[in-house]
Amino acid sequence: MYNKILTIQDISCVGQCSLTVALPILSAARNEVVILPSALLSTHTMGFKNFTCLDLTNEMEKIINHRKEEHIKFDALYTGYLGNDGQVEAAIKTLPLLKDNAIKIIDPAMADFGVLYPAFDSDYVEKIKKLCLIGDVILPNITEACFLTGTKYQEKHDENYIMSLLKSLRNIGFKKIVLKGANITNNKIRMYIYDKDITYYEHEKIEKTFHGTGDVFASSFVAKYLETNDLYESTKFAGDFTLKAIKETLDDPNHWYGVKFEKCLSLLNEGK
Ligand code: PXL
Repeated sequence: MYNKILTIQDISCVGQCSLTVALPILSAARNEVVILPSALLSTHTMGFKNFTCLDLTNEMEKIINHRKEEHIKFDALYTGYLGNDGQVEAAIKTLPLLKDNAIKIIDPAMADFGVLYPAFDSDYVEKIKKLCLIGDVILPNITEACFLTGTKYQEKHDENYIMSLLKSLRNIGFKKIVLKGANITNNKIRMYIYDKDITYYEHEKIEKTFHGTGDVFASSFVAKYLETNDLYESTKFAGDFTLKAIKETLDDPNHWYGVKFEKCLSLLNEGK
């Protein structure tokens, strides 16, 4: 399988997130990766002080129009962190660049631990909801699922809470859903998968949190999903890939800003 993927996210030059994660992971899985950068930041925004940010919303429009003129077409769309309403609108404008059967995977990267990231507000939630409705697969964490459905966030939750969250997402019209970060059992983290039915994959939980793991998960998920078209297999692969990247980082206290996913890249081209 060799897919031409359009991915839309920012370039955080330092911090192992967004495009600096998506590009190597999807390329290692033997895909052609075409980027549409939404912003250029000196670092990511979580923990670095005085980072710089150049908003590329206007440039995005020009890039999209040029690709239209050149008739460049994509097998898949994968969107991650987008910095404002205009960038989400621009992402929606890329739809004419997709082939008819293109797969659209949307990570509504906007919130965690019960709160929106600092850049976002309720208008942004409505915009990203519109983008998610266009997606074939969405990859929210629990907090993002709460914002998308208007559900109260519960740090401690049981399976009933997760089931009702999944059903609310489906009622809104989202198609295939991978809900990340459920804490139902001790020492395990679960990813719920809503395809035709609801299943889950779980693995060991690491108590320390790391930045950029959502992007590592999403990128490795996209790599596997484009190859297998199987939601469970792709979730399992991405969960294990992300866990391995975290484990590769745990013994290095100076590496607080991301995970060492580079050490796991060989997993993406096994058998290729
Ligand atoms: O990993 C998500 C992400 C991507 N890009 C930027 C971010 C974040 C998370 O906060 O700040 C700029």
